[in-house]
Amino acid sequence: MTPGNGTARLGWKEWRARPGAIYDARACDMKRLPLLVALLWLGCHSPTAPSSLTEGVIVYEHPRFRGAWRQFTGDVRDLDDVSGNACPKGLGSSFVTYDWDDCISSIRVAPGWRVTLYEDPRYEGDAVTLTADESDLENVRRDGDDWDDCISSIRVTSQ
Ligand SMILES: [Ca+2]
Ligand SMILES: [Ca+2]
Repeated sequence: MTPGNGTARLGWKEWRARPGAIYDARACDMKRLPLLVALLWLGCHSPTAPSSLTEGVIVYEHPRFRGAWRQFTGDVRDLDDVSGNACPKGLGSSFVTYDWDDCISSIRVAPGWRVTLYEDPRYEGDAVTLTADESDLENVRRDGDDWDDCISSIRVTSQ
């Protein structure tokens, strides 16, 4: 017999010796139910962003500030180097990676801050500067296209 089994049996005996123990345990679980529901809700709607942004920008994987998000308070030369639980690359192959390149679909900008978005790494290619939130980068046009899932580097500065 392993020590583990002995411990389990002892626990069961204790519960049998105190009939109220099981009830107490359930009551305790019920008290925690609202907390569990809240955590589940957060899990389904996560990740959630800070309610108010005071510094830098927050970029989101999806439009309307949804999906994975990440805050930046400085320049990012190549979003390919920023890993995170967003935008899988190489789906269907045996090697899937996650990074923020060609991924951002909405962005929050803190008051008094500005962000310049670049089509290519190293601040190259088309560029556009935002000083306010943009809930859907499809609405920000560039030469016959838009900025959704296109950004590869950003400059973030306090104005
Ligand atoms: Ca996206
Ligand atoms: Ca790009």
